[in-house]
Amino acid sequence: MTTYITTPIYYVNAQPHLGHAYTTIVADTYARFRRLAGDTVRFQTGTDEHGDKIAEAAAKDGVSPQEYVDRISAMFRESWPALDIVPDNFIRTTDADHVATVQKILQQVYDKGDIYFDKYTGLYCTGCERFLTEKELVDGKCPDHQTVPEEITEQNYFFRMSRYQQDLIDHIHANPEFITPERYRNEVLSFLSEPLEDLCISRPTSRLTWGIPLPFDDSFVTYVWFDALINYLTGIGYPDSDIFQRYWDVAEHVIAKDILKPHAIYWPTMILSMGLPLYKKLHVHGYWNVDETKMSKSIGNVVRPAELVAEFGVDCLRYFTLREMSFGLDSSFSADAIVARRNSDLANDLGNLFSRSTAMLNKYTAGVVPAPVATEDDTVLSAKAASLVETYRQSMGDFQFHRALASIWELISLANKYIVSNEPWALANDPEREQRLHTVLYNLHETLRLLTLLLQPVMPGICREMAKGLGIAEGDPLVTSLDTAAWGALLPGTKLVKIDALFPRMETRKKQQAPQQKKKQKKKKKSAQKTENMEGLITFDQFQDLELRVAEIVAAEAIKKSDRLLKLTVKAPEERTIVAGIAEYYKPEEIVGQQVLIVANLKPVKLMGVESQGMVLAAKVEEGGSSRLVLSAVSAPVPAGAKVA
Ligand code: ME8
Repeated sequence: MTTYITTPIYYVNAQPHLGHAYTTIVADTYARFRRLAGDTVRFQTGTDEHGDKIAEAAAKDGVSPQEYVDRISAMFRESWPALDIVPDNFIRTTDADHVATVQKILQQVYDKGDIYFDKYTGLYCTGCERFLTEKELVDGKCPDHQTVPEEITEQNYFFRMSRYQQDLIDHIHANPEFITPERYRNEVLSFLSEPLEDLCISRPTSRLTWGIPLPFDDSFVTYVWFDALINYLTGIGYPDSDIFQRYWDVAEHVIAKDILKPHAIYWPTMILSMGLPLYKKLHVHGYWNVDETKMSKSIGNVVRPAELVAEFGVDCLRYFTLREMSFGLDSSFSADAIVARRNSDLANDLGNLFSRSTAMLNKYTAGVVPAPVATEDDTVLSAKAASLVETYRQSMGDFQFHRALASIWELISLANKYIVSNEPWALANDPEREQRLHTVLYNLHETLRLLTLLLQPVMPGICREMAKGLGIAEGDPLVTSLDTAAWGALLPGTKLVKIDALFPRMETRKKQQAPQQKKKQKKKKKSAQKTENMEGLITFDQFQDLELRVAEIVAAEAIKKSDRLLKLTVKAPEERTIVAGIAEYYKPEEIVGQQVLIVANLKPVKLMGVESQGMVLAAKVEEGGSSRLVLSAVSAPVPAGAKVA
């Protein structure tokens, strides 16, 4: 199979921001996923360099348009490797072959009778580089740029878009996946339910010279959208190259909703006029917002990907954007949200699973993957992995990256539980259970191998590290081909390699420390690392994440229909509700007034319909085959809320 995936070509009137980065990360991830699935893939991005907007930006900068576009285009091109984005082709609309292709297509469409000359009066928005219809305006202004469009009358060339309206509608009906997600398909169909106006595709050189001259009238340059959309064809050598033959039928475009109309209406009608088959799919995503407003240069609220990479690392940025945004819907950006994902999903869940498992393999089997016992009836991880691979293929193929990642994290959390419930450290102390130990360790290693394989499109950098740590050579199909996704592909005998911690923990931004505190933290980290190799133990850092406090019980009552749970109201020092499983051992009235220890920073959970904001600590006393709980206490009264150190 072959895949051709494209991003929009970005305007060079601004430097790349998180919005551009997201679309390009999505396309890169999809390209890597299709390669993992065995496809031959071509991935293209680039820059859109003609038109009013660019000419204006260059003039403002006091340089020639060519000088200006060369500079900003290079910034885009150079920003991608830092995000582990590796396009096969970077196209510029000022490239000579693109100019020639646009002119060839214009002539072809003109000769066919699909371009005519006419007078036109309309409302023109410079920001959008197009005439807007009355309907599109909000309070008389362009909704995207908040500016009042200018009324312009011009003689211009028009493309007979209306001629292809019905063919396009029929195609959308016959191919439900042509535009996804469905909401955008519906939006386009609803737009097409009204008669289409023809598209003005020229600008008189009296007004604009920075564009591609019309081949049949050099007193006009080409409207920037008619020029830009053709990049998808130029980039594969239309019309003569084999690359074009191989890739055009499978073209998939990724865009955000801002440029839905040019891609879902102008472009397909242009293609139909050229007599080519339509592209295969249009994937449309929502906006990254900051404080409910679209991130954009004109609003001045942009987030720079390079800064995020410097602070959080490229893998974390890629993971965060793909995990956090449901493809198609808007998402809000905040630095705290990245820190939270990094600490919880990457450092805690994935990083710990990796370090605990590999530390045990190093300790118990000298870093060599042992053979599992074939008869062992232990399919917890293998069964989960099998269903995960199915969900993964489906979700990644459907651009549901957040879903694919959520299912991968289910396997990670299951594997972390598997360690706790199988207690490999106990198995290692019992020579009779060595075979069982080997099976457990094999299963953990195979889980890590699968995770490395599946996460590769999203976090290529960290996966290279993980593969190295697992003793798998770079480029080995075990981590680069979904053909090896079946459980058990890894052979025993592989020798592990020691690597550094994958995701060292970070402070949330709010709590960022002063330099001298950082020094202390470093010291702490060192001592924590010493204990890291003793599996089953937690690190000092992990312990520090727990917030323990003294709480005073101010009220207690039984919870209806539960003979185990009491609802406690405690002061710590603020008042909160905690549900405790102590009803079999304490009557509500006998504990009011007591001071107990609580875990104060647990995520709230609902138990029997009551939200519990923490957990009370108690000793579990095992006696004669049954157990009871005895509440924790302090040896002398202290102010409610005192921290437990
Ligand atoms: O429109 N959230 O270029 P452009 C998510 N040159 N994605 C965003 C975003 C945001 N806040 N802001 C920008 C153009 N993007 C034309 C395209 S294609 C033939 C010509 C991303 O520089 C998203 O992919 O304005 C959006 O569609 C694109 O940048 C617009 O880039």
